[in-house]
Amino acid sequence: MKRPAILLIYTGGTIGMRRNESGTLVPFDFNTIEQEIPAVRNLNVDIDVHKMPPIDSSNVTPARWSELARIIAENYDRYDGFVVLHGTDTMSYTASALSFMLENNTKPVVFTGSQIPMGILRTDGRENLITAIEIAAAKDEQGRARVPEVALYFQNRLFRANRTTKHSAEALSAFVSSNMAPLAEVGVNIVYNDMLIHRENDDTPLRISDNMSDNVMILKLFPGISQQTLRQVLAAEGLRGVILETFGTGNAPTADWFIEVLEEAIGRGIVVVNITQCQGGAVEMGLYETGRRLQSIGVVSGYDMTTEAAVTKLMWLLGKGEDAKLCAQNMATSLRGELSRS
Ligand code: ASN
Repeated sequence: MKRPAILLIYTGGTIGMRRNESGTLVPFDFNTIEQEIPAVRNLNVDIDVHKMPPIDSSNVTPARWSELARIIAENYDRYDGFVVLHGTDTMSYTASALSFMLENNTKPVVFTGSQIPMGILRTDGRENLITAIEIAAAKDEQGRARVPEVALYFQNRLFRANRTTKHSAEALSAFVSSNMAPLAEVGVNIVYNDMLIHRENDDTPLRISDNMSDNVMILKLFPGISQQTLRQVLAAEGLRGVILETFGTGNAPTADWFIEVLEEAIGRGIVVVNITQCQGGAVEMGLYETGRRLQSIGVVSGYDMTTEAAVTKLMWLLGKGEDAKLCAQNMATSLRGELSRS
């Protein structure tokens, strides 16, 4: 049987660092991956490498997401799967964005990276990379990709990418998916949770939709937020969408001025999406009076989406030119399994 072919796309981040002779951390040459990690030879996979100019992922912009989507689309027919090496700091944003931009995707696109550089003995990068390649190349009994969706692999767990958040700057298990169980867990064996894995209809060709609106913002509530601040933020020129990070199950102050300022913004066509500040659980605006008032003025429930998924989805929907009504409707609907209701 033909060996699976994987395209490894290197974008930067800690994983691509090694110490040079003077002890400084420098990006290593991913052309020589088999030299750096001889174990990849035993994977029975053909690996090609595409290098993007390496950056710290804090410098990522939507232009980079588009470039990544285009690289995948241009190479789509030639490879069985893709592994994207990315800095951890904004990996969940990029991976969420790609899950929306790649329409009708039926191939594995597995993001990974590391907390400790590859060139350091105790690195977590080697295992993350080897297992990500193995997962991207994995097939089921019918020869179909085992995980035909955008996923994120880190420290023994494979997650749906648009369900993840970087929760620790220290732990090697840097990512969590609080509202959805892992797609696979890795111990002695890789145990796939097939019931959760998303499968698009194979017959529809891949399409990329990579126009992302930057007229959005994330607004995190805190007790004491002032009327003036809220008013000024929502008056920003060109603003079209806001991810409102609320308390608990989607609650916010019931003060008249607060509701009026939001209502006025919604009246101007700004889409306001309610996301909880809590790491787990969902927005349920009917539960308390403090949530019900938001619902009554037309704030959209983001249900249990992560902030990363919500903001990239909003950028994508607005970038497609959707009007406020359709955008609001789609924000509350699961398009790529990013929220727990259809
Ligand atoms: N600052 C790095 C990045 O996100 C962190 C990492 O990769 N661990 O590019």
